[in-house]
Amino acid sequence: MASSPFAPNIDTIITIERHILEQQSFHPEATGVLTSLLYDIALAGKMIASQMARAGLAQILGKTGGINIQGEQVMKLDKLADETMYMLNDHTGRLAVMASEEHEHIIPIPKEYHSGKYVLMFDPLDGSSNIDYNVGVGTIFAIYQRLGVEGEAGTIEDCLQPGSKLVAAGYIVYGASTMFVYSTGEGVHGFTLDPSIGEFLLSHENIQIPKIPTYYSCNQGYYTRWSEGVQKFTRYLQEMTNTTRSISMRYVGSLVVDFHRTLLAGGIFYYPADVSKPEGKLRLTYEANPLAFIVKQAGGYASNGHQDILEIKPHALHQRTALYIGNQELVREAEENIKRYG
Ligand code: AHM
Ligand code: MG
Repeated sequence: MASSPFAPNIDTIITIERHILEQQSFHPEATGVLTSLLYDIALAGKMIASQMARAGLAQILGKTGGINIQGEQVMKLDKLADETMYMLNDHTGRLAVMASEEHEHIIPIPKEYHSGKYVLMFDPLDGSSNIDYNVGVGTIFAIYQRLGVEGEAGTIEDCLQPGSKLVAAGYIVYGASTMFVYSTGEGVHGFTLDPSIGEFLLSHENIQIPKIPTYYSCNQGYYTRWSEGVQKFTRYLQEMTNTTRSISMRYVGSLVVDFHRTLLAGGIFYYPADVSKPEGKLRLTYEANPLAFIVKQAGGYASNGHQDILEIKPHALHQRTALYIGNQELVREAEENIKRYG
């Protein structure tokens, strides 16, 4: 980051718009459509963040899903986040199709608008079971190039591409502050929302997952339901905690927040398959793939316990998967235990 000649001690302030534009310059063939799409998502993030900040008040003004004192319908925040993402992206001519964790089927672009060249998939409000308790939640997004010809309606096949075909992915965390983290395949970059000016400013440039792990993250309450390999791997982490104290456990129960901490602090997040969820719980397309893309760009790795998440060809929109994500060494260790002990 260059210093400013006007204030030598202050690093240049880089807004998200400027950063995305600078990233575009790495791709001379780029037309600017992806740049605008990312900017639209950042705007959606700001709008959702502002609703999140009022969430407690919404409870006072009227129960979610009910009528507030102005006689208006109060929308549930996950529905509101979903509609915000849709409304900012349906008419721009940049997308061929969308898909959201909140909808059973693909979301077509209305016929009156141009069908563009990208595909947007999102989990509008991940961790929404935490909302009532003022715990961090987030929006996760994944962007693919469409398979068919521009101008024609996008199809489900456009949405069932493996993560290795992603052109961009990211997430927005609504926590103590709001952060936007994204990658277009040129590193991972994080921005913090300055609420006083309403702009995302570059705060975490070129994030790399630390080589030394700090935390492991899983819902250990399910321990007895896990396979022997997963139990053994967990005991290995517990032992590390109790002997060297070099690692400790944290679990929020919002994937996006647990992942964000793992990315910045180093370690592993895992949500295994178990007897009651043989496919795992998390969604391959809306959750695992975009985060796998990000972690790979940050020098980490994501697996379903047997193979690279990014190599899996989805067969259904809402397909579930086991997920092990974080430091390469730890994820490989998990794979190794699963291979050896099941
Ligand atoms: P959801 O799609 O019902 O919101 O579930 C996804 C969430 C993730 O954010 C989180 O990692 C996980 O479910 C927590 O599950 P659990 O309560 O079983 O630990
Ligand atoms: Mg989710």
